[in-house]
Amino acid sequence: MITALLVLVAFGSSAQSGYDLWLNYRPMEASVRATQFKAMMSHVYFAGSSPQLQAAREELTRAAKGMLKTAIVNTPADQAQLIIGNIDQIAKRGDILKLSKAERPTGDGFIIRSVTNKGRKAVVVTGGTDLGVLYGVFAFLRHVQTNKDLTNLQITEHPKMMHRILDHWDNPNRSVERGYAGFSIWNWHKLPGYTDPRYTDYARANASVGINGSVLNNVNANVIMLTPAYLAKAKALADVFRPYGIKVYLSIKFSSPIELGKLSTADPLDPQVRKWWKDKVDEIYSVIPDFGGFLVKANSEGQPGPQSYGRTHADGANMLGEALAPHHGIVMWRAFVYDNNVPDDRAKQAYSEFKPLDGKFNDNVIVQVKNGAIDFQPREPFHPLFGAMAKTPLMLEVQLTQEYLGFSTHLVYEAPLFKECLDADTYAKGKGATVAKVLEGTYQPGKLTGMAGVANIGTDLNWCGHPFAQANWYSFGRLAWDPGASAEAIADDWLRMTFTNDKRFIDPIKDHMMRSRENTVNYMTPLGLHHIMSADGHYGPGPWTDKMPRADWTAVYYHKADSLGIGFDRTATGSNAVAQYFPEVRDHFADLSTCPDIYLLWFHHLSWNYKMRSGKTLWDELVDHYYKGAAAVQGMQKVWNGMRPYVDATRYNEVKQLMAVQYDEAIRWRNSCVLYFQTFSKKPIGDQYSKPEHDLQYYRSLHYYNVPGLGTN
Ligand code: GCW
Repeated sequence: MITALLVLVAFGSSAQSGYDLWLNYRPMEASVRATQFKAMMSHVYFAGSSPQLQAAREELTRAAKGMLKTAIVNTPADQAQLIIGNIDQIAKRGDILKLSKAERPTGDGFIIRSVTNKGRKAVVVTGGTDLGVLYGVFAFLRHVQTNKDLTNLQITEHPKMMHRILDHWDNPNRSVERGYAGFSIWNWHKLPGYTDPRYTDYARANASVGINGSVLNNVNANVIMLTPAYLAKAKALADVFRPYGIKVYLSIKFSSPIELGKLSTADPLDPQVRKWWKDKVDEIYSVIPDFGGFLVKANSEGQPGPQSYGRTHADGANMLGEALAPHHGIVMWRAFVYDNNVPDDRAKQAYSEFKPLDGKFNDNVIVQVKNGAIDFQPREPFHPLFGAMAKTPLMLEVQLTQEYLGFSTHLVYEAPLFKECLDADTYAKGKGATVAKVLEGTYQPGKLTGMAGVANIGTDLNWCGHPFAQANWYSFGRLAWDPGASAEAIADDWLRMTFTNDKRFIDPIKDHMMRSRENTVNYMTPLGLHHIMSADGHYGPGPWTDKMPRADWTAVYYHKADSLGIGFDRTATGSNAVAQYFPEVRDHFADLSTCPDIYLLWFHHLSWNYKMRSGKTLWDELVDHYYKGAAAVQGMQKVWNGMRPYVDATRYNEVKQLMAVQYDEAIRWRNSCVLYFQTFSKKPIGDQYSKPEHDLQYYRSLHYYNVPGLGTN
């Protein structure tokens, strides 16, 4: 009985489902910190009562209940030990917090400061706006949750990007394209009449990491979203999100004027079409006054767009931009385009189409570029467009949902993948012009900035399908706020907030999280291989895929394995895609003596006998990576098996079972790829490796029926 009670206290009750995410306010153990925190929560002063401050109060109340088993107690300002308000409100309180003009928080930035208030120790949480205050309160709670010192707080933060947005690929029928965590959390049928409390928890989680926008629907958009009935539903969500600073955006279908407006064309230069969009936008703002704007996938994968009328992406984006500008809305125009004429190399198409349009977009248009030039592969070099658009603001799009990373069955911490892109040097302004600097608007001051993550959220009780997939949502928010943050520090915070502060858990598990993405690359697409997944649903290996409606949807198009060698020659002797980078980067990748192993087969077609840096032949190195990747999953399983004392039974078992699935999958990837490529190399798998259990025929015959994520609208 006593043990049962202790376990309950240690892990909290609802914590076991994972529903609470990282806002998992577990009881604090008795300590100096707990006493300090309790004193603060028992003497709170709120300098205002706006919806954002109200949200902050509710969060503190929730935290006090969870961590201290008490309520917060409001106190007059002069007795307060926790003082919360925006900078103007705090400034009015005289000498509580003295800041020079330069020190004052601006916009949604915040300050958390230890001060002396009428002789008593106190902490002030203040922001440039009320939303900044809410962000500050979440940061303060994170500080408490992660066992940081509370005595001398001196924290100042400002978001480095303006738009930190989750893109939901959710359809009106509640299917989610590439969603692996159940159905869409938007219950369109019950909206607007019923607003699920889950929407508030979604908003809390987002605000806690600084996410300030939500694109509600799939970029493969259904026009129904722009009808009055659905705008009323979107408004209901916007109303729930508003106190948390989250704006609502919609993906639109470019042909809406035809399908909804019954016009004969959607030509962006047609006056009637322009008027239709203007009226539609005015209508949206009459329903949702702080609507964020549109996300557009045009002339890509069958979606209509301006090119259908002989117009450019800029013509299309600017038409929408003009309609949105009077309301301060923005257009996020995607650069993920490949359509019409199949080019010599799909990797080149976005650059080829957008580079000539640099400088031609209106001020409220931002071009949204995927991290790599193909499609969210386990590893891609950074997209050449990041160094190419000197006069056009760009936002980065990353995929949180694990379309190419084993869905929600594989433990893959994606922050190192995001960082690889953010830290990459474009050389656009000489050395040090990293993608992060480009995104932060360093070279185009005053223009739009942002980062988007394709959401991995669904109706699963734990939101993301895999307890560790929550870390991808979390780290996306943290990196959109500050691309300079370290993936490791973020993992540390997330683990502490989500599970426990116990070092015996944090250290080994953080270590495995940090290596998880590389391991997955090793068992899926090592040495720069890409796009060799199964064609039906993208789950599992499919390097043999050779017949598809388009050549650039097959795997053989990308790996180009033959009896002589393997890899896609993107140097001057091949597609020359490498020339889309700045000369320093181009030469680095094009020259075999400098091209990093991780991108080797992305840029080069090499013989099976090619001598690698390790001294091994390319074939042996490839085999080694596949074996190493699968073995690493086994290593992770062993470590997890020892974690039972630190994790509640539910999440412990869930992760354990999913790791077993991941291991089987890793073996399937390894064996399929090694056996398939062996048919070309005709070389042996070294004696040090266990031989594949089955022959290639067997692996080719495996099919997964009804894989999730194929939602259509
Ligand atoms: O990765 C691919 C996906 C498509 C997706 C597309 C895109 C929404 O397989 O499902 O469509 O990218 O980003 O538009």
